[in-house]
Amino acid sequence: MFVLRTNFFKALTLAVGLALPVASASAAELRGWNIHVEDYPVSIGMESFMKEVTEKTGGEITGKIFHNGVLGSQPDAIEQTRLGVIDFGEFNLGPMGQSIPEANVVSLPFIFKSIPQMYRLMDGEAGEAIGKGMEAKGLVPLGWYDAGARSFYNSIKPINTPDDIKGMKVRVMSNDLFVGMVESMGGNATPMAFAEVFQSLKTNVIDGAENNPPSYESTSHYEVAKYYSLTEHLIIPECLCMSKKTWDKLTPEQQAIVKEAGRNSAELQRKLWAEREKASMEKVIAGGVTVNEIADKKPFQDAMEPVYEAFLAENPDLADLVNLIRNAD
Ligand code: BDP
Repeated sequence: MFVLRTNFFKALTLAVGLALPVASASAAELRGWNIHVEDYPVSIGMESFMKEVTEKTGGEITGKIFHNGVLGSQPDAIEQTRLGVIDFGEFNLGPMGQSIPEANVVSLPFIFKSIPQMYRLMDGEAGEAIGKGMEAKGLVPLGWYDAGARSFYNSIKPINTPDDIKGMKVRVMSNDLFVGMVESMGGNATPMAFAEVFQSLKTNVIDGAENNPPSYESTSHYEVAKYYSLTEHLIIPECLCMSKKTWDKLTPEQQAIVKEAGRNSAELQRKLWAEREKASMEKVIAGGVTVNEIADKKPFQDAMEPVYEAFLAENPDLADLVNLIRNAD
C-alpha cells in the first residue's frame, strides 16, 4: 500500500511538474478571430502580425488565426475576446459600439470627411481616446486597420436620395446607431449577422445592405444585389486588438513586440486595402453591377441630424470627442 501510495505521489509530482511548463507554453499559443476570407487584406495583415510576433519572440508566442468567422459572429467574438476566451481579433468598431461607447463615435454617419482624415485622427488624439475606452473594457488596440467607406446596395434600384431608401428592408451591423441611421431615411433596418446576408438577399428577406467594395465583392453580395450607390455614409475604422487578459500575461518585452507588430501589420493592411478596393470595384462592375455616384450627399447628411441628437443626448460626456472629429479639417 505504502509503495503504491509513493508511486502515486511520484506519478502525481511528475505529472504536475510536466504540466506546468506545458501550461505556460500553451498560454502563449494564441487564438485569433477573423470574419474574412483568407485572401482579404485584413486576413493577410493578421497573418503577418502573428508571423512577426512569433519570429521576434523567438517562438515564445505562437498562434493560429481562425478566418471566415468560424469562431462565431462578430458581436459574440468581441465579448469572448473581452473575456479572454479568444486572445485577439480584428474587429470593426461598429459592432464594438454596443459595449464601448467611445467606439460608437466613429460609427456616426458622415463623421469623417475622408479616409486620409480618418487615418490622421485615428493615429492621433481621437484614436487615443477611443483606444483608452476600449482598454477599459478589456480590449487592447494594436493597430487601426482600414475598412474604407460603406455604401448602400440593393436589388431594386439605384439610390440617389434618402427618399429612395424609404420602405426598403436594409441589413445593418448589430448596433442601434445603424438602425437609427436607416430609419431616419424611412427604411426598415434589419440587424443581422454578416454570414446571413447573402442568403437573405438571395431569398429577398432583405432588399439591401451596406458595405465597402471589398466586402460587397468577397461575400458575393454583388451577385444578388446589383445596384451599388456610392453614399459613403460610414467610414468606420477597424482594430486589431488583443484581449486585456492575454495582454496582461505577457512580459513587457513581449508586449513591446506585439505592439510593434500590430502597427506594422496595420501599415501593410492599409496598402493592401487600397489595392483591393480598386480590384473589387473592377470585379463587381465586370459582374454586371450598376454603380452610381451621389450627385449631392447633403440630403443624406441632413437626414442624420436626429441620429447625432439622440447619440449626444445619451452620451453627453462624448460630445468633446464628437466635436473633435466633426470639426477637424
Ligand atoms: C465588413 C467588416 C466586418 C463586418 C462586416 C459586416 O470588415 O468586420 O462584420 O463588414 O457588415 O466590412 O458585418
